[in-house]
Amino acid sequence: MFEYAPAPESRDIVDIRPSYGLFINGEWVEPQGEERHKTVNPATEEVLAEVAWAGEADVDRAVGAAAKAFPLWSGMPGAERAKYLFRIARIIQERSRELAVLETLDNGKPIRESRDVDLPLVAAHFFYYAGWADKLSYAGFGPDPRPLGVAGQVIPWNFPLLMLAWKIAPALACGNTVVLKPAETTPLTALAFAEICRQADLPPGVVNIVTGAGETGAALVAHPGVDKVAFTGSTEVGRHIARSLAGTRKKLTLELGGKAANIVFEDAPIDQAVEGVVNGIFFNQGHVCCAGSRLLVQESVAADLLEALKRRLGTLRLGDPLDKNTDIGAINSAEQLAKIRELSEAGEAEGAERWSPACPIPDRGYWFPPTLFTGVAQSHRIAREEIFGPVLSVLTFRTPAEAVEKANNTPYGLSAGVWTEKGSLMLWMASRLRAGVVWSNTFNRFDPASPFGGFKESGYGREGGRHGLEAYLAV
Ligand code: TXE
Repeated sequence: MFEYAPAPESRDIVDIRPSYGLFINGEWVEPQGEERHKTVNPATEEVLAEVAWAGEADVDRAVGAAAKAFPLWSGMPGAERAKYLFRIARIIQERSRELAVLETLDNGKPIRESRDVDLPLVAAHFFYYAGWADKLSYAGFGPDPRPLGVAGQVIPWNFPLLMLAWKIAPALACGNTVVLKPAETTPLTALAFAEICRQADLPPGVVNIVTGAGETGAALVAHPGVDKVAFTGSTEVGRHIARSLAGTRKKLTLELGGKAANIVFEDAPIDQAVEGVVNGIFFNQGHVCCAGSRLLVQESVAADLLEALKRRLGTLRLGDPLDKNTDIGAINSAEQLAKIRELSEAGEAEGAERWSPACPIPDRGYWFPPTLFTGVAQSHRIAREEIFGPVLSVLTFRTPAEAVEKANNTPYGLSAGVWTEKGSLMLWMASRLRAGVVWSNTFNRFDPASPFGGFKESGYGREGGRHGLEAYLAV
C-alpha cells in the first residue's frame, strides 16, 4: 500500500470543462466529425475532459483563419505585436499557479517542476520574443525581414505549455500566424492558452489550436496553405515529415530525440556531479529530449560516484504529482510506460545489471521507479535507444578521448554534460562533442536567449534566442 504525508497543491483552483471544441478564428467551434478523445490524469487514470479530434476539414478551417489573419498581423508595426506578446506573458504570470496545476494534472509531472521550471520559462519566452518584435530590422536579417505566413506547429506531451511557448512566441513576434496541434495526451494547457489569447484580445485567427492525434498533425503538415512547419517529437515521425515535405516550398524545423551523455571526470566535485546526474535523467521522469540518459564516469571514481548516486536515489520521493514534496511524478501514458518497461527488460536480457531503490508504487496510474543499469555495453539497446523515462545507463571510460568516442557513438546529437574543474579539459571536450548543447558543470539549464537544437538524428534548426527567429523569417 502506498503511503505518504501529502502536502498537495489544490486541484480546485483549475476550472476544467467536461468537453472542449477547437479554437479557430478566436472562437470555440465544434469539429465536423463525431470523434472525441478523453484526456486522463496519468497519476490516477481519472478522465479529466473530452477533447475534439480535428479532421482534415477542421484543419482546413483553421489554416484558412490563420491565412485570413496574416495580412493584419504581419502588417502591424512590430511594437504593436510586442504589446500583445507582453500582455500574453503577463497573463501567464498572473495565472501561473493555475496553469501549473493543470499541466501537472494532464501530464503527470511534479508540481514543483511545473510551478518552478515550466511556467517561469513559458512566461520568459513570451517576454523574450515580445522584446524582439520591434527590433527585427536590427537583428542582422536585413532591413525589412519578412514573416513566412502560416506556421503549422506540432508539439509533444513532455513539456506541453513550454513547447507551445517555444513555437508560438517567435512565430508571432516575426508576424506569422499559427495553427498549433498539441499532443493527444496533453491538450489542456494549450486549450487554456486559447483562452489566454482571448483574454489578451489577440486578433481572431492569429492563433488557432486544433486537438487530435497523429492524423490531425499529418493533415496540418500537409496542408497547402501552411508555409512553415515546426515539429518536436519522435525521430521516426520527424523523418516521415521531412520526407513528406521534400519538394514543397515549406520551411521546416525538427527537434527530435536524444541519447545524451553526462560525462563525469575524476576531478569533478562528487556531490555536485551526483545532483547533476540526478537532475539530468530524473527531471520530468526522464521525459526530456536532452535527458542525460547515459552516464559516462571515469573509471577511477566510478565506484564512489555510483555509491553516492544510489544513496541519493534512495531519497527521491515518487508519488502524487500535486504533492509539493514529490520528485518523481507519473509516466505520461500507458504506451510510454510499456516502452520504458520493454527497453528495461531488454537491458536485463542483454546482460546489464538493473538497480532501483526501494520505492513504493501507487496502486493506480502509470509509474516507473528511478532505475539505473550498470555493466552496460555500447551495443546494448539501453545505451543506444531513447528510453524517455527515469532510466540511467552507466558506462565508464579511462581517457578524455575515450569519453568523446563513447559520447559521440550515437545517432543523436542534442546535448551533453561535462563535469570537471579543469577549464582546458572542458573546452577540449566541448569542441569535440557532437551535440547542439554542451553543459559545463550543470545540466538541463535553459534560457530563452540560448538557441537549442540538435545535430544528426536529433533534427535541424534552432529554437530560442536570435537563431529561433530565423526559423520564422524568409531569410
Ligand atoms: O511521439 P510522436 P510519441 C520520443 C520519445 C517517445 C517517442 C514516442 O522517445 O518515447 O518519441 O512518443 C504528432 N504527422 N519523443 O509517440 O508520435 C503527435 O500527435 C504529424 C521525443 O508521443 O512523435 C504529437 O503531437 N504529426 C520528443 C507529436 O507528433 C504527427 C517528444 C509527437 O508525437 C504524426 C516526444 C504525423 N504523421 C516523444 N504522428 C522530444 N524530442 O522531445 C504523430 N504526430
